[in-house]
Amino acid sequence: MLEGKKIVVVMPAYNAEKTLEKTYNEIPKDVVDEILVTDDHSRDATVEVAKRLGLEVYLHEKNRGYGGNQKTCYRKALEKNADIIIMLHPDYQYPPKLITAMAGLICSEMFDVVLGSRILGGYATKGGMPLYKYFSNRILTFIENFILGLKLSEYHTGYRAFSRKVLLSLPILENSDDFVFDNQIIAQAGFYGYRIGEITAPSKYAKESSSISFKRSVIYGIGVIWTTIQFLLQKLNLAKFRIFNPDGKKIL
Ligand SMILES: Nc1nc2c(ncn2[C@@H]2O[C@H](COP(=O)(O)OP(=O)(O)O)[C@@H](O)[C@H]2O)c(=O)[nH]1
Ligand SMILES: [Mg+2]
Repeated sequence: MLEGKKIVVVMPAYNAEKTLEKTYNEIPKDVVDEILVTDDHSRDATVEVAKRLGLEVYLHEKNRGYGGNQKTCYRKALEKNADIIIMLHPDYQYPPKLITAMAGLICSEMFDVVLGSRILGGYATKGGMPLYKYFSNRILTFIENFILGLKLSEYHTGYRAFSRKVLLSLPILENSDDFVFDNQIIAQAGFYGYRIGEITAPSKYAKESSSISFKRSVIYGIGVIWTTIQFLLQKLNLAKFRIFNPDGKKIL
């Protein structure tokens, strides 16, 4: 609990047996009320490790993808009456110790979404982010800031906190089950005028914390451009897309 608000951490897991425990150990248990793991049909011992740690685990019978995994995460967290939901990757890439600070920004009621930025403060390349990812991140961020009218340091971090209201109101189930989900949800939050804050989150790029191939990154990049074009067309009333439809499918 933080200021009377229930804090739930969700960990979308896929083959995270080597890093789940280290990540879990650093979660500030004094403020976090519940920790949920959703396993996207991992081929390793992720589920066994999560159960040994006493965590609540939800299983996908088949692999749905990273976006599909987040949909399960958010549904479970909302069903548990979470007021603030924080997504933390179980690959030990992002610092769990910042959960309290991120939840605090939402608690202040000045922000609806808080992103843990790897770019702010220049920690991305120090943490080992591959240069091609760094430069594509900067270019895509520049384009998105221009079109979406936000001023974010990046849109591609996997470390995020949401208020209950945001996750209930956005048509999240219209989003992709793949990685571009991450970009669609920020575009939706921007589209509906939710306030997005950022915090510096130094990240690590160890072998176990990054598995996305060059090809998957290119597919993600194309998805980001398409999301941005959809945003623009919808804003200009030139077309309508399901991800921005206020009557689109919601989590609950
Ligand atoms: N559900 C699901 N998650 C995946 C898959 N591949 C990677 N992930 C998860 O997506 C997140 C981001 O992937 P990662 O390889 O760490 O990307 P990077 O850190 O940005 O280089 C991690 O939490 C992974 O566990 C997949 O095929 N399915
Ligand atoms: Mg990672």
